[in-house]
Amino acid sequence: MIIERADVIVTSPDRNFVTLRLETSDGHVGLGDATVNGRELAVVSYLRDHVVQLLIGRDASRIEDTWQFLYRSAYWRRGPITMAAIAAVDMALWDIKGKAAGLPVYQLLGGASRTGLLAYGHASGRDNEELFDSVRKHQAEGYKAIRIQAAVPGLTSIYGIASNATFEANKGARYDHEPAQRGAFPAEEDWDTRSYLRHIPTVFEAVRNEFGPEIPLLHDGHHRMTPIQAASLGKSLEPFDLFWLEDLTPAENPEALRLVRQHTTTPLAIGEIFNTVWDYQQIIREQLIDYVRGAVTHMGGISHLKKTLEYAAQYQIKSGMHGPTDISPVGMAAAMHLGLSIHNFGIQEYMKHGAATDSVFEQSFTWADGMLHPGDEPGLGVALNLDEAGRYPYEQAYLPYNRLADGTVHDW
Ligand code: KDG
Ligand code: MG
Repeated sequence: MIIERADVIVTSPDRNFVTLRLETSDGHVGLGDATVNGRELAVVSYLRDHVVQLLIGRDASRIEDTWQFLYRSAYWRRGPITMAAIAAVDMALWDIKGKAAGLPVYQLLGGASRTGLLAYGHASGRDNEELFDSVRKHQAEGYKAIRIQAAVPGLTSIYGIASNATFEANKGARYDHEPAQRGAFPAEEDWDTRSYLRHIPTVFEAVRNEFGPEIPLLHDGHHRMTPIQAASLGKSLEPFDLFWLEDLTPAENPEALRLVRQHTTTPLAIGEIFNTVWDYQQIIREQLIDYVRGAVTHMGGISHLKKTLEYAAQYQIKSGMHGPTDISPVGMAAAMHLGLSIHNFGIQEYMKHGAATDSVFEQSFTWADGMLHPGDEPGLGVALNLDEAGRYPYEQAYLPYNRLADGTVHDW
């Protein structure tokens, strides 16, 4: 099972995706997701210019050895670009191993630990009425757990709100397709943490009053708070029994979470921008979080995220893998196989891709009654339609950024 061909495919059906496609001497094809939202071409270059030639002639069955070789031989370790490139190779090799064995990847990882994966979707709105409609729409689509994001009075455009000004400027495009807005410069949004901290508890109170105590509710703070502000938010939301609060403080300062933890019992999730187990080492060891947000695509692939989650399991910390639309269907499938097999699965983020994306990536996972299942096709269960992919060339795109009222650039 020798790797004979390696191609990096960039396609932009609803948004940009970077996919590594490996082909072996015995005709197996393996796919890996290497998409880093807004910096896609950096990974393309990493793979095309520095990795592809190292893969040709290698034994595709040696997944761990290939991971260690790519990680250690580069000397320049970690970082989002390196780890997404390694992740793509790792995913593609697991895909090939599954196809060669005639088994879905989750069977190779130890088999199913549950019947399906509880998934959450994203509800949002400019006011409570619009937010409630969005929650109801998600419930009608089967979601049993829902993330709540709300506009803040006085602010015009906040990332994560489907109906904000940016959305209108995009003539109704789903916000999740265009947070990486196509164009030559990032869109500017505004922010005021004090208004936000005053407003969000009123939103959760209204949602609990409308939808009752049972439904698991989540919220993403998107790195915008200081430790003491984060502690205050966690405390003020305690009466509304959140499933988790995500990314309250900037992820690069793990010690901030000590202070947050001292003040609130609201469960904490962090790490969608983390790349390795070392980013998590302290916060897992000190039990500063409850959920690991890392995605297979950004955490060095199935092999490395599995190790990270096994470490987390020793501390009763669970998975909450990142699953926005900028994780391609290949990355989502990898997350589902891993999530089904590990013992400490918590919840899976799941935002549906658009029809164009689904036409490029033919998928065999199932979505029923609020639960995902990767399906039983050999490998990851995703096929890349090269003709369809070719119809959607790369388009430059940027995530937005934030400024405070006085013009200061802020975390977003
Ligand atoms: O690429 C960035 C987005 O995927 C991210 O901002 C979405 O925060 C996000 C989430 O929790 O899905
Ligand atoms: Mg997030």
